[in-house]
Amino acid sequence: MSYRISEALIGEENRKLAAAQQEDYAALGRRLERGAVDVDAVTAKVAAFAVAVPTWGVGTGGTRFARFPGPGEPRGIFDKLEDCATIQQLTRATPTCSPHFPWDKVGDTRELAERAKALGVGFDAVNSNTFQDQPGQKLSYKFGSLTHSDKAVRDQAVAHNLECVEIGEKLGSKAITVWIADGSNFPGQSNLNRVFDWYLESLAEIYARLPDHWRVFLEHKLYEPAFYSTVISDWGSSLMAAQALGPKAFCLVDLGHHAPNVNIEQIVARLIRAGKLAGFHFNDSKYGDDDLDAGSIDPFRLFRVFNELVDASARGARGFDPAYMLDQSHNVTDPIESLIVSAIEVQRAYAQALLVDRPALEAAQQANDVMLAHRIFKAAFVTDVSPILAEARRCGGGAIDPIAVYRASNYRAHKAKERPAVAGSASGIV
Ligand code: LRH
Ligand code: MN
Repeated sequence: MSYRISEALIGEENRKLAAAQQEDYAALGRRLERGAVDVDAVTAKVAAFAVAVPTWGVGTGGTRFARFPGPGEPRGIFDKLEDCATIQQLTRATPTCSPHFPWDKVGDTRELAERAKALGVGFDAVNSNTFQDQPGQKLSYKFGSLTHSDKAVRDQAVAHNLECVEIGEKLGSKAITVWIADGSNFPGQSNLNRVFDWYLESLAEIYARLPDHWRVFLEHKLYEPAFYSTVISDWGSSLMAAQALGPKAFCLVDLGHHAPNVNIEQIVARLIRAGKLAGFHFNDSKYGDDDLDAGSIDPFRLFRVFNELVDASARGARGFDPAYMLDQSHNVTDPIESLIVSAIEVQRAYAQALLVDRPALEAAQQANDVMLAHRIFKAAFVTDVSPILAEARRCGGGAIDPIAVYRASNYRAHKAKERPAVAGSASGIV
């Protein structure tokens, strides 16, 4: 029987923190009340907020230079589901995971669906992979996939995406995220216009076979692994494609897929306006697609993004139904700890954005009272909403301090015993 953290341990650890939590929560409640904000109403919204865990993120990640796997690495999707369930058990913020195929492919998908159900984990968008060649694959993706000059390669890539949709249907997923590495390293290597035609042609074949109520998420990325041009390099290319494809196509924003200092919250505002925001791959970065923990480098940016999301929801923006997912690579931390903290930091940005006094902000903006507008905006960001986040976890049966419980459980040590290290296990991104 594989080790699971007991509810009793969570209860025991929560009891130690209950008095302090209650005091901090009541103090914050009194403070927010002065601003006519009902703390319980905010906590209820936070408790209903969910972000999906990337299955490829629960194993240790690496870079092209090296990967340093830790003890108890997940050996495959069944171990990954266990770890996803542990993150959900402690945070109550991650009821679903986002699988990646063929990394998570198994012989019997029904068995996978049943195991996930038993662990209380659902499936968000599935992810296809035509950025690597699999053993025994007929045609290589070295020079592209959905936009390869050879129609046979494009067909192979389309077929893989349709297979991912088929598996996703059996798992109860409702969307597929399509990120392709297609691009070039030399000026002149590819025709920048024709590759976009082939992209639309290939996506149209996938789009035509989407089940009812399914969506396709187009993920743009500025560069890497292509270093001169990337076919879907920015939100403009992604939006052009989504609008050309039809109402089931949307644009997914991975925070790390933009040049440094790009105003991502404005891109989010434009995609919402177009009714084409698919959702997010949350992470953080300083230079490139660093896939660092969400909120670890620039929590103010994450808050600014959530301000656009809360504003859109408040004004009832058309077709506003974003999917929230993490997409990170954990090279130097225990991936479970990083995912626990990252889920909470995403929730934190949401809770802070809920505290923005929107009528006062609008009045200050209208009056061009710049400093007042900025101070109203910033006041929400500098509010310590930790008691609200902890209360949402506590009320949901989770841990007031998830990291403390995770460490007290020795979960990792238990998994190290259960999961003998397998050389070259590609559990994380490498
Ligand atoms: C590409 C990406 C994409 C995933 C991959 C693991 O950089 O963000 O979302 O398929 O990471
Ligand atoms: Mn991504």
